[in-house]
Amino acid sequence: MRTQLLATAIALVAFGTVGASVYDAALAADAAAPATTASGRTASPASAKVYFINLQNGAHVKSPVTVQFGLTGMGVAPFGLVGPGTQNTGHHHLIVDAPTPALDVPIPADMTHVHYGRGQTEATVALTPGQHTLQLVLADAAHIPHDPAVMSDRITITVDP
Ligand SMILES: [Cu+2]
Repeated sequence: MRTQLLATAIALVAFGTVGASVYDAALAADAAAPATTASGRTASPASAKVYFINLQNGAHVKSPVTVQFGLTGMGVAPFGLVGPGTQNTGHHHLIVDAPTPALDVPIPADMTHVHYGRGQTEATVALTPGQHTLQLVLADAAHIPHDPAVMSDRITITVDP
């Protein structure tokens, strides 16, 4: 990116006003607000991935369970934050013992859909002994999953007594 900007800056010197408009466009794109797709949802890069750092499907754990939220290709931002500089950001949601939520509306907020709206990347949750399913879903400033949705596999863990 730095190289591209440098090349654009050189073009600015070489081509005068034409170069200047290209340079301004490059800066404007960098500071753009999040884009939306045809679905109306906030766009996410195709490479973005969310995953459990410290838990695998089939894991046996003790309660309370520390859950570390992994994210690549995007950044974490508190909920409600919009505008320039917030493109490709979102906040984590932990879905506990519930199916993947609807992707075109805000994720509900209840005991099985926990929002980490302050931008947390880790949580400690109390779970009863037995099997539980966990899934991470990233969502935008308004709690609506991105397009394409950025979410982990739904894993099953066993909490040992
Ligand atoms: Cu949320």
